[in-house]
Amino acid sequence: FLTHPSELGVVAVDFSGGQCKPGVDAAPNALISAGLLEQLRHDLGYDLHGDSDVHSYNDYIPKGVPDPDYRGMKNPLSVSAVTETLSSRVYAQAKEGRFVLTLGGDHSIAIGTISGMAKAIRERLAGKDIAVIWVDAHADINTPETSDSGNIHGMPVAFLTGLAKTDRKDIFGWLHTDQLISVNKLVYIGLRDVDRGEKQILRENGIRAFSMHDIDRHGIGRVMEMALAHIGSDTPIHLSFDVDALDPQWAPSTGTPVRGGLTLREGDYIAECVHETGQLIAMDLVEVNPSLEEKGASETIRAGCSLVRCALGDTLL
Ligand code: Z70
Ligand code: MN
Ligand code: MN
Ligand code: MN
Repeated sequence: FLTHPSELGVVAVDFSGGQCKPGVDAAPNALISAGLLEQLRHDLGYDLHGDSDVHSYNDYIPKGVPDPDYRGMKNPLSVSAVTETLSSRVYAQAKEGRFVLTLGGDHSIAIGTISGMAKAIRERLAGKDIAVIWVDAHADINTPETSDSGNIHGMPVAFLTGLAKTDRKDIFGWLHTDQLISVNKLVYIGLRDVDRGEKQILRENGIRAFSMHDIDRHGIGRVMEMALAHIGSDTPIHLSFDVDALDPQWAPSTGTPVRGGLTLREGDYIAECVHETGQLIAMDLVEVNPSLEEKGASETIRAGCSLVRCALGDTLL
């Protein structure tokens, strides 16, 4: 599905407005400083395009206007403006036929990355839909009405599937149908902290989800077989990886750690399996927050680098 499989469009998004804890905006710089892009270039042979350092997405936040809560959403104008710009930047990289790697930032940025990929692939491949593998402790599928927190990083999947609707152009009204994904082409892995309203949404829409319980029962090998079988072999895949899917033992520096998560090896295995399909077209790595649990920050950053390398084809042999 990629016309230039060894070319990478790198998008570094220093944005934290989808949730309340500062610091997640520093992750792209921390990942790049740890040598991630150099590893991709030197060890894996990628040709890098896009952001080699962090382009400030905060420049796109509307200045001098208040950003009051809307339908309970916090920072709605800011998150909408930043993700709209991000969407067009991801779209531009994907239109070139490159793999798009996005370093977040909180998970609200997936509204930009996935919408940009969905549109670019539809245009490049005669209307083809993309699939999304969402690896996370959380389902991030609250609508503004079901959310208790009002944090938009808990809502991206609802906007991307069209389950959350809006009548405000400046609050996600820029999302058009050619930028949305189907609930049938969405698969979750790693869930263990899902809100009541979200469980109802998952059930009512028949969304495929592999929780930690399923991973305990079947093992990660069988879960990946089932997840990829659900997507099918003729569909481009966008991998959206929230580092909090990993157990806090491996990734303590994140805004909402939840115990009982994936081991680092299970996380790497997910990324390796998706790479092996040859269908992977984009990856997001989000929710690394180096300012939380600072003793564990370098470990969390190393885990994030490992996940990205695995998705991009780092093999031991
Ligand atoms: C909760 C909410 C969430 C990440 C927390 C939590 C969502 N369901 N996502 N941390 N990464 O606020 O909607
Ligand atoms: Mn090139
Ligand atoms: Mn998330
Ligand atoms: Mn999460």
